[in-house]
Amino acid sequence: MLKTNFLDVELSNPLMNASGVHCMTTKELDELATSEAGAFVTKTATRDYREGNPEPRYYDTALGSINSMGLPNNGLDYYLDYVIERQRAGAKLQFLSVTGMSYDENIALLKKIQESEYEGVTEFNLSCPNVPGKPQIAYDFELTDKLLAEVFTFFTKPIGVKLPPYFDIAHFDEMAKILNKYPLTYVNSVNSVGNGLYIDLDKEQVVIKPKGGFGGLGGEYIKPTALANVRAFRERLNPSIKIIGTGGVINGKDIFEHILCGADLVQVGTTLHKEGVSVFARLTKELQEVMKEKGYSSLDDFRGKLKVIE
Ligand code: RRO
Repeated sequence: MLKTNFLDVELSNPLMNASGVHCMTTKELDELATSEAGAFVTKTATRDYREGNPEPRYYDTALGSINSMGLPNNGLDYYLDYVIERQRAGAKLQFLSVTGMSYDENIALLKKIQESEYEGVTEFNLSCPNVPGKPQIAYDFELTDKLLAEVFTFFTKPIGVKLPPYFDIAHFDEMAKILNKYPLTYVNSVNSVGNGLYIDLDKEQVVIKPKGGFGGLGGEYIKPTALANVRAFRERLNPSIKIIGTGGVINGKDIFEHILCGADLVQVGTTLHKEGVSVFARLTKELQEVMKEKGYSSLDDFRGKLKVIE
């Protein structure tokens, strides 16, 4: 009932972790790989190991989460070795997330992946909101265009981009126009809603240490923004570019809504962090219940079919 195809690989269901959650170590990745999730993505890797920002740097709230992790990760080689080893053992569809700390590092990382034996998908993260002094690439349209133009002079493997949320129709138009110039496999919307501020009222204090308490929001807060971005890009991107919907998935209905807006796959961040990998069994069951109630037998029955009021 939930089966779906991505790059000609059949997945048991459309669910994945969102990069950053439960995917830092090989132990966590193994747990995702053996969970009910249809696929997984690694923590965004930089060239070198990074400690990340000082703790506390992630905080669960009643309606979601706020984080300023600061890109802690074990370095590209760690994750590339992991996915290559699994590929040799027969793994079919894997997602390797990367981002560079500079323009040249972005190019160098992708060249390394291109030259490796890795045949899976690369998720190019253009939207980390939490590195002090480093603006998000994807809020700079000219830079995004220039970077992608250079990437596609040498990169021939499947690659998608992880985008931040946009909040203006002109920005949806402008970014879609840029993305449509390139042979992208997919677009993933959205990363966390950058630089929110959550306050502990009793303490009259922020809840995370980096950046004076400012951090990326996830969870229930961001579902309408995530759905708007999925819908807006589905309406604007070439049909050959798939969409991964991320943001605000708490239950099966939320997944249904993402797919109704046009998502091919759906990622879970905050709720995975709160519940652990058993969340995928719960969510697949709930999505099937929603579909059954509505009389749908496959995801294609309703994918992208959101109705508007005429
Ligand atoms: O590590 C982080 O602080 C982080 C990253 Br790279 C990202 O893409 N999104 C996010 O919310 N946190």
